[in-house]
Amino acid sequence: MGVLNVTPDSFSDGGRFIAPDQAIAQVERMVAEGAGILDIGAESTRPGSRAVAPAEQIQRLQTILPRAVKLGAIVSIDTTSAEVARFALDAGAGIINDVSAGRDDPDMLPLAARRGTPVVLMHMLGRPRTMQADPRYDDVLAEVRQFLAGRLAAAAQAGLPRGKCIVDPGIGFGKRLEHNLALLAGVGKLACLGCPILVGPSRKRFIGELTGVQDASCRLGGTLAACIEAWRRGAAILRVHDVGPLAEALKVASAIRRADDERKPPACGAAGHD
Ligand code: HH2
Repeated sequence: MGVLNVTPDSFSDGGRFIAPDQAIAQVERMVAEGAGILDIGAESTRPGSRAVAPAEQIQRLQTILPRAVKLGAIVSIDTTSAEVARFALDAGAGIINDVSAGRDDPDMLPLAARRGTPVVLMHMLGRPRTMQADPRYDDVLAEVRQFLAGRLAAAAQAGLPRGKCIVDPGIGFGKRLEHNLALLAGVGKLACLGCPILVGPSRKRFIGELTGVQDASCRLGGTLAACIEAWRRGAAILRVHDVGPLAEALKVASAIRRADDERKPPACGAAGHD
């Protein structure tokens, strides 16, 4: 999943893709590099950010989103507003990525249910403006899993079956370094929820804390490590700004996994001489 932020203030690429020509060039590049999904957002959710009115989000998306749909990749709309999601679905988007997991707008889950649209349900502690103030958990993995189970129940209540839901532990959304690491290490433990798992560690602050790289746009090495480790543990969708390098990393990691599968001896008894 390649990220396109049509925003002036996103944490790692704010302002770079506000001009339609630059946005479409980036979308074309991500598709050419192997993105199966394009996640397009018009509101930053970085720590400290404030909400952007739906009309303004729609205005930012108006030119670029229909053009992205025409390129053939699945377009995901990154918004917590049902009004914005409705605009995007009417323009051909195929996934709703709601970082509030349907809590911000009571119309979001019913909208997805009516349209039969898959929804990403993400965990966030608090709100973007304050979420990094002092996040605390007793057991972050168990609490995130419980939250996501609750949102899956809310989705089901709205008429959206589990088969239409994707879950996301929300890397960086109300989490300290140790919380992000525990969630990435334990991502496989979310598999019991019965949905594909999405993770979005791309360029985030915890990578800077580990590597000392201050400039968020230069955190590619750490991003690749986080993505591959999550993929090895069962993450199915990796949300990144740098599609080409991740596609290359995944090709190598998949080849190693295949070689490992071929190398393994048959299971006990399968060879017929126990
Ligand atoms: N992270 C960001 C935005 N949307 N959606 C999901 N499902 N998971 C994530 O981890 C996630 C997300 C933040 O990244 P970005 O869009 O680059 O930054 P900003 O919110 O500043 O635009």
